[in-house]
Amino acid sequence: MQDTMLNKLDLVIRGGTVVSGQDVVEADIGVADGRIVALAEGLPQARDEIDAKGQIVMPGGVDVHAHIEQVSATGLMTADDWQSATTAAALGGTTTVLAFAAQHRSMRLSEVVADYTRRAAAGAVIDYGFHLMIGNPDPLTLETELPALIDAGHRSVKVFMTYDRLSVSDEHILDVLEIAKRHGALVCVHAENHGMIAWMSRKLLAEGKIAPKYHARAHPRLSELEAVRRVIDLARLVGAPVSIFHVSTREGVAAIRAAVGDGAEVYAETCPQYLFLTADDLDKPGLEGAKWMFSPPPRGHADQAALWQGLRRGDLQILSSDHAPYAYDDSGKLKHGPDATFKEIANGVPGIGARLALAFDAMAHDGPRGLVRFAEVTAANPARIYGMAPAKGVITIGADADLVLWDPDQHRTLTDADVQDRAGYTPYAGCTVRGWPRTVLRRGAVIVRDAVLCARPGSGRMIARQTPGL
Ligand code: DUC
Ligand code: ZN
Ligand code: ZN
Repeated sequence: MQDTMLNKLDLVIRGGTVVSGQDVVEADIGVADGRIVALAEGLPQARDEIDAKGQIVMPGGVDVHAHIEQVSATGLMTADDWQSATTAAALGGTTTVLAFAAQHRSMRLSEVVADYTRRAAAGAVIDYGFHLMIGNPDPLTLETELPALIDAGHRSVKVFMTYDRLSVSDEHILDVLEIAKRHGALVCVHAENHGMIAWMSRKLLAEGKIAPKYHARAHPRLSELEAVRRVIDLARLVGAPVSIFHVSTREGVAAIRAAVGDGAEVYAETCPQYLFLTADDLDKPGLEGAKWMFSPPPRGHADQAALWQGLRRGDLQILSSDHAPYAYDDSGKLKHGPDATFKEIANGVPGIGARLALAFDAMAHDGPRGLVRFAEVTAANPARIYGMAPAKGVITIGADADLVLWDPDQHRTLTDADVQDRAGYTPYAGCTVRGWPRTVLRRGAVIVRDAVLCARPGSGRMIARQTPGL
């Protein structure tokens, strides 16, 4: 690095333990114009300095699965808007998010994207992008709007294999895979077998089994396995890569591992709710279990172990939040009143703020390998797989200075009272985590100082993504 450049540093983050790619090093980080320009010990004094001694400096979290200010197919709005969701994200150490631009039946995709773009631009405090969610795969969507939007930098597309008002046929999934392949986007899939879920639900309801705990029974583990295998085969027919969202079962992980071993190009994520919760969490008096209702549902301890192993072995590359916040009142979970069946209760849990602290507690206290793996699954891999590298997800020269200073010694017990999003509760209440993000920088600007937000709504930027670097 030339001396002239070193003399122009805007900021030095000094004396931290830096997790940079595969390395964990003691180094200072020099920042100029929002980018990392130096990574070495003993950098010269800059205009601004942040003391990182005793702290672990991680890349800003990249959360590639969040539902923000999104209207569901049944017309229910998530509890968060862009400002509240990204505030919770930032306070939890996440500096980049991919949410959904959700097209429902009869909607025009280009209008949906324009609408979500306008709202995100007004509220976001972190950088963001959209998965194009296809709920109306008509010729205009597929032949005109989708290619144009991918070419404009929206380089991922979401399809559902279940939900009455969202699922698309295998033929349409093949169309989407082919268009995505041609234009350079990645298709992400909610993979559950619709018929199995509908059939199980009908039987349970007929037997009067309506409580939230039956939601888990209504989504048999086989429904994930069947859909995962099917969509991988659809992708193989087209010769396109595919990304499987929120894997919940050990059979799902095994199917993905087997397909990759057989030459398929498959990427996969899991989420904290599958690593830290089980189906027993839904078994609460009255409708209380609704707070733990999401799809696919949480499973058992053997599944948790298989998911952790999948993350370690790289069968699953990504740990996302699937933040889908609905308040526990009549604006959200309780919209259909006290006698609602599990079929009538909105699916989803908040988690955009808790994702990293839960993962840090579980992964980052096992030495350098744990630190590197944490950075990979929460930042580097999602950024690369979704076309945001090299600017996002890693601490390296030239990358955006999206940085989180973690205090590894700060212990916190998660409580409903402390949640920053607008769900008003956390499914992890009572969990104590070791480690908390104290300072968060986005493109070199401090957006969280001593765990307090200091960013202006609308200061987050839309990321024009590249063709996914798979
Ligand atoms: N399941 C989804 O597929 N999306 C949002 C939340 C959920 O539970
Ligand atoms: Zn989903
Ligand atoms: Zn989701």
